[in-house]
Amino acid sequence: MGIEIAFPGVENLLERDQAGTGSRFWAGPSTRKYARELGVEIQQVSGSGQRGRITKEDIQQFIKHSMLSRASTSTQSTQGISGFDLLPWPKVDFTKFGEIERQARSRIQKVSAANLARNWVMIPAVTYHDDADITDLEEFRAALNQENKKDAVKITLLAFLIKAAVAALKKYPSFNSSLDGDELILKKYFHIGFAVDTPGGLVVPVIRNVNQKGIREIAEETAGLALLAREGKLKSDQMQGASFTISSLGGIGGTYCAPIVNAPEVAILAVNKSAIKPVWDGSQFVPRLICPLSMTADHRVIDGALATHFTTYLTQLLGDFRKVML
Ligand code: CAO
Repeated sequence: MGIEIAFPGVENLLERDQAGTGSRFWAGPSTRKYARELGVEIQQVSGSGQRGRITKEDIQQFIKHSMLSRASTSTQSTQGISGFDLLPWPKVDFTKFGEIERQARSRIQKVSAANLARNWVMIPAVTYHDDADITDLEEFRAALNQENKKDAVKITLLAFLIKAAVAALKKYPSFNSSLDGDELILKKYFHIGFAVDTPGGLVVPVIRNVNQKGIREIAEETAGLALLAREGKLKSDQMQGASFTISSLGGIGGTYCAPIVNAPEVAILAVNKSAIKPVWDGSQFVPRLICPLSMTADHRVIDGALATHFTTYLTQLLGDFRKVML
């Protein structure tokens, strides 16, 4: 294949990289041309020919290897994100260690896994925790439900959380936004997504224009959407357009958690199980119903001080719900 000549410049590069080995790369002019045409830096290719001569086949192998390693990285949900040089996912034969069962992942699980992985790697997120004293709110809610026992609609804590979150979003508009390059898109609407745990996986239906709705309407709508979600009957437009998301886990338990921001939103609130705790009222400990809150925010948009203002305000609203009307 043509006359073998040393590739200009390569020798210096080699001397830097493999000091003292005296190695040289050799490639004929047609091979160098071939590499240039394919955009391959020839100094990265190992030669398999005589005295390490680089052949066209070596260049083809190099391209094949690069493509394979890129594909294996992208199957681990980093597709579309450049700059990651991750190890391939461990391939283990688990049957060597014991009995196993293979289970197909649902469509919802596959879609949310890909979204969660992207959001996890792309958003520099910080989670802030706080406690809300919901003693009075729960008393009020219980009284409302007692008064309206015959109503089909039960007033839920979730409805109050959604309403309070919107009041906090109004006070701190950057929480109701999306990042678009160097600009922030501030939304003048208040559409709230809420996570629903369904047999097929996690879905997030959206209540639109919460600012225009009362607690009863929100409770009715969340119950209706949660039912549709569990029956697998949600339409795609019922899961679109959220400007903030709430994950209410209080019916299940838990103290705190660190939810993943639901891009392109910039913040998400998770709520765990409230419990009676002793609270110092200045002269004695009194039993109060305390609800743990965890808010994760995109630090590119929301600094820690602002995040703490938001969670503090939210706890104040939940502590005295009359403030939501202000
Ligand atoms: N503290 C204590 N009790 C709570 C509570 C809280 N923070 N939140 C709800 N509860 C109670 C309710 O009062 C209710 O009790 P009663 O029946 O005695 O009134 C009970 O828990 C059941 O509530 P629920 O969770 O079924 O209903 P909800 O309106 O509170 O929530 C929904 C509805 C759809 C949010 C919830 O069913 C659900 O799916 N939550 C899971 C969300 C999820 O999966 N998040 C994870 C996302 S990220 O992986």
